[in-house]
Formats: sequence, C-alpha cells, structure tokens
Amino acid sequence: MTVRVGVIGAGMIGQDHIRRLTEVVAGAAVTAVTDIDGPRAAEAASRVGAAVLPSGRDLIGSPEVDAVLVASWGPSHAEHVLNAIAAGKPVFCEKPLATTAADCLRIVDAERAHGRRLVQVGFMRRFDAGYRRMKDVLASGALGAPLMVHCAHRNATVPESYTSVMAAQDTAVHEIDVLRWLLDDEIVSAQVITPRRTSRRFEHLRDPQIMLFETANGVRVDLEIFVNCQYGYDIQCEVVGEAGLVRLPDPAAAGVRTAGRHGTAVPQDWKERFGDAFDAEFRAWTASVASGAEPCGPSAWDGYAAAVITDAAVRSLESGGEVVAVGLKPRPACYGGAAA
Ligand code: ISE
Repeated sequence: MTVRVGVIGAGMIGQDHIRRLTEVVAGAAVTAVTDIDGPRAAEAASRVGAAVLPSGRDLIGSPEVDAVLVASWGPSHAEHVLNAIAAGKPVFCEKPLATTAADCLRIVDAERAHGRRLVQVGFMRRFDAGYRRMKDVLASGALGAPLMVHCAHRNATVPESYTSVMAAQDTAVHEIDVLRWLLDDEIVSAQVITPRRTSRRFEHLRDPQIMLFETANGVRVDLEIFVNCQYGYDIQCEVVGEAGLVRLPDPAAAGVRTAGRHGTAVPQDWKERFGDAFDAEFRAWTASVASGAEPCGPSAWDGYAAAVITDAAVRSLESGGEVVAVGLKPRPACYGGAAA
C-alpha cells in the first residue's frame, strides 16, 4: 500500500520532507500540498505531481489524503493537528506540537478521546543512529545508573529574527526531548544562566546560554546553547554513569591531511547533520501508517512535556537565572504513565 500524504506548509522543512517522502521513503507519495503562500504551494506540488489545496482543512478532508504532515508556521500547528485528529487521520507534526502548553494539552485530550494514538511529533534525534547506540548502552546497564549529562548544541549562526527565548523553544528543545527518551526519566527543574555574550552577532541576543536541568531520578544535565559559534553545527552529548560514560559519536567524516594539518569537516547545518535521522523517522512513520499501527515516535505527550519544560527554561532566563520547577500533569497510561 502507498501512504498518500498531504503536506501543510511548503517552506524549507516542508519542501525537504516532500522530497524525502517522494525520493527516499518507499511506500509514500505526496498527493496534496497547501501553504498560506499559494504560489509556493503550487511550485512544491508541481515538482511531485500533487494537488494544491486552498487550506489545511481542505487537505485534511481530502479523500486523496491518508495521513497528514504539518510543517507550517508553529502557531498554526495546533489547529491542523486537532483537525486531523477529528478526521481520524494519522498526523506527523514538526516541532513544536503547539506553541503553548495549553494547546498541547488540548491535543493530548483530543487524542485520548479518540481512543488511540494518531500523532507523532518531529523530534528526529530519537532516530539518529548515534543517539540510538547511546540508548542501547545505557539500557544494557553496563554503565550503572546515569549520574550526569554534558551537552552542547552549537549552530554556526542564526538569522536576526532569532530571539533569546528561542534558545530554549527552538534549539534546546531537541536535547530536552532526546534526554527524556535517552534517560527514560523526567525533567523536573530548569535553570538558565548567561555567560558573557558573543560580540560576533546581534546586540539583542543572549548568546551563549547555559541550561541546567534536573531529572526526577536526580540526574544533573548541563547544556551549552551557542547559536553563533561561527565554525559549524556541532552537537555533543556525554552521559556519565556509575561505571563509565557513553558519548554521542560525531558523524563519520573522511580524515584529510594537507598543508601540514590533519582534520575532518564539521557539518554546517542540521539538515546535513540529521539528514539520516529525518529519513529514518519518516520511514518509521510511513510504516506505522501503512500497517495501521500506532506511531512509534515521539507522542503528543512528549510534545506537551517539551512545551512545559521549555516554558520553565524561558521563565528562568527572564528571571535572571532562577531555578524553575517543571509542573507537568500526571502522565496518562496511554502515554506510558500511571495516571488513568
Ligand atoms: C532549528 O529550528 C532546529 O531545529 C535546529 O535543529 C537547531 O539546531 C536550531 O538551533 C533551531 O533554530
């Protein structure tokens, strides 16, 4: 069976996913595209022979669409995801699931009322081969209990439209999700402190930032966010346990010796660094839709948890570095929790 996917949002990431679903993932085809920018939707659709539809609502209701991919502007996500749930169609939503925790909860409630999981959130790092190897090592017990995690998330540069709160909402949110999954633990507090700011970018921006998280099991996480590091896209993660540590491998790159130096290239952006993870994520999602199974990737609950934790980090930044408790609701059983 070919899964017919309707894509809402034909910006940079939407176009990349349209290419991926068309050229990389077996068993998927993009049959409809919509975007608030009509000509942009038409151009993206024409490349893959898809229909252009006037709105997200039309696309979700189309009989030519089995499953929905939401890659539009963040504030529009909640409406599209809720409409897809109401139509009973599987929906893959790029991060964020919604821009407020309250909207994320509305989605969780709608999905629970529907009775089975339909939503997968686009936290692609869970599909990265390196993080998966780390998870296997941690699950084997060879390191004993995890105690500390040291992370860095560096972008070469960001555009002027990037604001200081986006360090949590847009950038650290990837670590927040992947660490909850990697440690199988919940983040209970967040604190953001700000070192001297780099002079290499915009005056308005607090960059870098150091984020400190604590988990329910007492693991302490330090995360450096530095989105104008100049040299490339660099993701580091090291989990220290009682009997050893496990480190995220750098992506394989050829070693080059020339002009008296030996080195390897550093990826320049997230598309390059996590391209394989995006492919794996969409293969898994397509397979789950094709088989009628619930999605295996990050859930609406994970989208909600990420929103609450990033809100706590933003509050800490805005308060000048207070430790802010994370106030998550009890996790319902259908998302692996104990609550009814
Ligand atoms: C961007 O939205 C991403 O998702 C990237 O992975 C992250 O590195 C970047 O900082 C964000 O702005």
